[in-house]
Amino acid sequence: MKEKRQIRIGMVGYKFMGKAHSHAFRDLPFYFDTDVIPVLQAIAGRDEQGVKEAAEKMGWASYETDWRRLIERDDIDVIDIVTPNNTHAEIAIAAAKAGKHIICEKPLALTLEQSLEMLEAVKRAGVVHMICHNYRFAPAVQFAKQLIAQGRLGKIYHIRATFLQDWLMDPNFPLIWRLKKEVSGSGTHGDLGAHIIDLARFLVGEFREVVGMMETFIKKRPLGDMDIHLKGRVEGTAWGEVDVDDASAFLARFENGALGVFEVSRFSRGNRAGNRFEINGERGSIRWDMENMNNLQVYLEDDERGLQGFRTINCTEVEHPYASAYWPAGHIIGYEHTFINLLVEMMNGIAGGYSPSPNFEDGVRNQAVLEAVERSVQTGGWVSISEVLPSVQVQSR
Ligand code: SOE
Repeated sequence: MKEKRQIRIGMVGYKFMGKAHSHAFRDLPFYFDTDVIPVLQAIAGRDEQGVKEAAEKMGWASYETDWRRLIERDDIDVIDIVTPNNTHAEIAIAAAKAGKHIICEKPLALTLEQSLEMLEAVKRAGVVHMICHNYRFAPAVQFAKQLIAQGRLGKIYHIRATFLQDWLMDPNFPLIWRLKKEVSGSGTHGDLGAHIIDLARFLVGEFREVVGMMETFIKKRPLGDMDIHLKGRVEGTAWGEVDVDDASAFLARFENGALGVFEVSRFSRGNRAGNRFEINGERGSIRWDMENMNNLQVYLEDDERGLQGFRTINCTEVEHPYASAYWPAGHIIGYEHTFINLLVEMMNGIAGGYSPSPNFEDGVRNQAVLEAVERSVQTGGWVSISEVLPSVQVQSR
């Protein structure tokens, strides 16, 4: 049997997303027969004890305490960036210069300008690049895309999407990095908004203009840290300012004439991962909910009168994207498999010499929508995407 080319991964960071990516790299060759296979070569983190333990637990062959060292190593082909947002640009640009392929967590950067620099760097270096919008890779979401592309819903009129969580509602939840603008860029807006913007771009098309609002409900928090499960409570005496949003909502018009309503919040009691959307077209509608991620609700107007209604399709049949790699029909998969499916595309891209979507270009377009909403919040009016993203800089599809 021919030995497969090994793609040696170097991952920077090792917490929540590090766990998701490590697991996906490990399991990928178990489920998928890709032309090249990932090898967990090395991880980097500043705390030697922490990074050493993470390497052992998650199956990495070696570790470094400085990410620069990872980039210098000639036994690394891909740099995987799972660190806080303010480090993405520096690591990605250095990795591109060193000729490494790159996979980066979302949002791509702190600002649109920074994301454009990252895109420029990967294009100049000619490396393969992707951004980790994993929810696209739920089989039910991929199937929704197929139905829309086949015209089963007809012309698309509406998308309404939410990503609602509630882990930040305790006033004693600490001032973690996600609540500091200089580290995260924005709050819930960039963290969760980036996901539903990506789903909307994937399923409906490009945004034309937006108008939004944002709120920070709790403006001061105790200094401290949370755990990997987004849990933390500090009875601290030292407090700091929250300078990002707790919730953000916006309306949008799409290039194809569709209308969008979007809402993200970390203050939606009872919602743990309320990543949901509904899309309405002239001949049908679809609904998806991350917490029941294997199911797609589909309504088709062409159904016989009297039998019309939303049907629930459990997207685990061999006809559904990625599903045949896993289990017999009805044997559901989970959150972690969305990362495996995404990394399969990364491996295919490396084998074929192209950057699969979502790549840094998608990251830039996503960042442009995020930034347009922020600008709209400041000006109080509609902002068009072309105002924030000059068309010369990113090729349109
Ligand atoms: C926290 O809000 C978080 O972990 C996000 O950072 C992820 O991107 C999202 O997928 C789940 O929630």
